[in-house]
Amino acid sequence: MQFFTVRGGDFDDALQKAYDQYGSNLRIHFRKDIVDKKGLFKLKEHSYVELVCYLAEEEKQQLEIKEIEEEKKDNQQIENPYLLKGRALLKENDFSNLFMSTLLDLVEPVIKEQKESLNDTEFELILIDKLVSLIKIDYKRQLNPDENLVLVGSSGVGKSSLIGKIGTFYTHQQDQSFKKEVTVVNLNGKKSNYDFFRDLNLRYKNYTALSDLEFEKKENSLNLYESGFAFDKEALDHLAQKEGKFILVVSAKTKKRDLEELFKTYSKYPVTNLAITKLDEASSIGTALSFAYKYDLPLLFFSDSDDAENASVKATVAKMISYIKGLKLDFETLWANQNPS
Ligand SMILES: Nc1nc2c(ncn2[C@@H]2O[C@H](COP(=O)(O)OP(=O)(O)OP(=O)(O)O)[C@@H](O)[C@H]2O)c(=O)[nH]1
Ligand SMILES: [Mg+2]
Repeated sequence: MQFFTVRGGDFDDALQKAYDQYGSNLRIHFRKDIVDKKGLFKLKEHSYVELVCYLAEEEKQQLEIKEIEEEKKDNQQIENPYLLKGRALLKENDFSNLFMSTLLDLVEPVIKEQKESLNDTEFELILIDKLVSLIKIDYKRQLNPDENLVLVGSSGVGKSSLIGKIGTFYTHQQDQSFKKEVTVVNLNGKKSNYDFFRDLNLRYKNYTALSDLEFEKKENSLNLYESGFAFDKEALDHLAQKEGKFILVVSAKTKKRDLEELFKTYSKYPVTNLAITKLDEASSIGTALSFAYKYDLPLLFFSDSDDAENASVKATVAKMISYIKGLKLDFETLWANQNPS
């Protein structure tokens, strides 16, 4: 592993420089606080921070290289008409070049294996089967969420609405073993959503000091923390230490570049999952799904309405596919028929 050193006036400065230079695969190996004495009698103190860093998971970088190469190849002809069709459909849904090529590489041998000629329905089934195999959904965490879930994301992306839905969902579980006692904690300080959460009958508090993050330990408690860009670093560091799980909340409308920036901002925290909001307003779901694939973030929650009550919130395969445009098959009905209630 290759290490390199970045120097800054303070920790944040050094970190920013390191990220600017080396991107989001950067990991910190070691931090050194240095005080230099300067001047004639060495009276002037000059302090700075040195970070010894390395780049994590080189395969991710290779993925990025592959992405660029695929972009170049993009205009080349693909022989098989079904592969062409698949590429067009994925493009229409704004999937990234990396995701498209990975998926079509999986689809190609299956298509070629078919002795009889394929029809459109069979092709769609193969395509969706492989697509679903690339996107992870975190059923385990949906069923048993960790005690502290920290929802981070850009301003206005729908964090408060989503927390309302998650809180309502776990508070109203019929089965006692899944029912949770939910507390919502606002880390943003200035903004209070007291009325919104009170109307949903959810306990709510504003973070003012680290002591606000301490809760009586209970088997069934679920604490949902809301943080925006004006986040309180001290609170987030504390929650990371307490094994809080960070859920990145993105809107399906967010552009690829903004998603990358967001990931960079939060990659120093233990981000475990992705939540996608505003599915109902977005023109496609491909950008968000490609992002989930690239950074290996299993999907946890979906939001597709601004109504916090009676809304579904768990990410599911059926819902994911229902937002893919251009499919002839009605996968939602297909799924419903396979799971008679
Ligand atoms: N159509 C639609 N609207 C949504 C969805 N989620 C949130 N909204 C709307 O988006 C707006 C912003 O939502 P908030 O939940 O306040 O977003 P936030 O991330 O908490 O915003 P800040 O607290 O300002 O950072 C509100 O008008 C919501 O009603 C969704 O899934 N679909
Ligand atoms: Mg909010």
